Amino acid sequence: MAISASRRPVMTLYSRSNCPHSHRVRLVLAEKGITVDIVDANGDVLPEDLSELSPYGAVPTLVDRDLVLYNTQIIMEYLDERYPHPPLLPVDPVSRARIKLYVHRMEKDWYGLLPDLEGDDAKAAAAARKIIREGLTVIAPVFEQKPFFMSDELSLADCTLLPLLWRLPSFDIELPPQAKALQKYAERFFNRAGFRQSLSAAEKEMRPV
Ligand SMILES: N[C@@H](CCC(=O)N[C@@H](CS)C(=O)NCC(=O)O)C(=O)O
Repeated sequence: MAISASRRPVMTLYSRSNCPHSHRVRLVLAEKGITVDIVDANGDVLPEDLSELSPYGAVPTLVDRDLVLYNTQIIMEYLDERYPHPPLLPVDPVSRARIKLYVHRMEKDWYGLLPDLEGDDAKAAAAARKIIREGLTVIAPVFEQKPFFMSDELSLADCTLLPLLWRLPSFDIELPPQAKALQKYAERFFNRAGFRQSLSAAEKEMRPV
């Protein structure tokens, strides 16, 4: 569809429809109500384009005029600074650093295991499943205290955790009853307008209603 020059979104996001990292960025965009041009870089669509833009040829990659960003956490923080409302990081440096650290821990400890979950090594996949299930169970009680991830406000930590929680059934991970508070938080979040809007068609199919 043609978009008139004055209405053309300034930014382009190269995203993959089932990529959890792309989903994290799409969730930030949806929660902030930012309009971008989303290029679905699935399979053989535009690989040369993407490999010219990003040295890793990976998604998500965000293009904002002559700025090209290709790391999910950097993209999320950039969007939060460029579009400050609603803020997804606290102003106070200590709380801000804590949220960034939670994001980093989730990336390293859980997102880092996703290749094992999706790979051919059944043992590695089972070990990854166990680590993620147990890790989520350990943090579950914090969701009894606060409405969002260790916070009274929505933050980049929620936007990192939720795409992972959404995928649990497709990863064959079932949370135990002790993780009830986490499950309630997830269900509440899955019904938010921003979350619904962040989902690609492939992601909607991961949890058919
Ligand atoms: N560390 C990267 C991870 C992104 C990532 O793993 N993206 C995957 C898709 S979910 C990808 O594009 N992999 C390269 C490929 O499939 O060619 C980030 O934070 O952006």
